[in-house]
Amino acid sequence: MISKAKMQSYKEQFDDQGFVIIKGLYEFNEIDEIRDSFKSIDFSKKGGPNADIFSSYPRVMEPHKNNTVAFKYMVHSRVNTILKSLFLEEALACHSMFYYKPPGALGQALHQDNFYLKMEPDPCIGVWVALDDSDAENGALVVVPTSHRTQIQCPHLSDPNLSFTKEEVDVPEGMEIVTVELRTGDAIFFSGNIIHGSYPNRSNERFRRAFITHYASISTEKAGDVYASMYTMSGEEVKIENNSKADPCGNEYD
Ligand SMILES: O=C(O)CCC(=O)C(=O)O
Repeated sequence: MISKAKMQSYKEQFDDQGFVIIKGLYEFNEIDEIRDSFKSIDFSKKGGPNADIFSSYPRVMEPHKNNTVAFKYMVHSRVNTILKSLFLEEALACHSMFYYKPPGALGQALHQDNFYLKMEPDPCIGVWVALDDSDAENGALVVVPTSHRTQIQCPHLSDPNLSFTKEEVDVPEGMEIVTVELRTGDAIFFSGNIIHGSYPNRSNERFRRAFITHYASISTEKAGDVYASMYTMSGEEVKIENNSKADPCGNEYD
């Protein structure tokens, strides 16, 4: 049970910095349950016997659609309690991902999630759960504190030697990139407007697994395309209007 004062301090830190770190969100047995639910996926057939490490450990998109453990943790009551104190209202779950990030894997260039999720009027909130200890060596998440107060940027091309994604935004003047060091079971809740990403995993043998989910506030009116299908935190499906407004690069979507 998290005290009211603690919840208040999470909300203040989130509003001020654009993120809040929750130490020990999950116990080791819970982390094991999440990790184990992804062990049964055999990607070797996809890439063939000589496949490189990346095709053996790709990013798993939307696992909540076919993995009941992923769904359970996407709508977990502890996550829900914290989200409600950040949104100041009920949350809706809309997206999940699992990263293996094996040694040698590229990072993900700096970006703002709400550029892609297009939630309005409130930006989405991301929840990034460390399934391994993560630090600069194995490609931890990085954030630019307070950048959630800046505009959503139109990205430019990223460096393909550092990032598997092709788009990147700039660090606003006067702000800096901070590495988010987390222990297994810790989580970071971050605004969909904050600039964040990661660098390559430069370790020799340390995976950097993470379970990542995204949420909208219940009063969200519009959401980008695939993200418009959501779930209440008690598991019922809801559909939000598709946001066809042009993004900051001028692209429109139907
Ligand atoms: O886990 C990572 O390396 C980056 C994740 C990220 O930036 C995201 O999911 O938006």
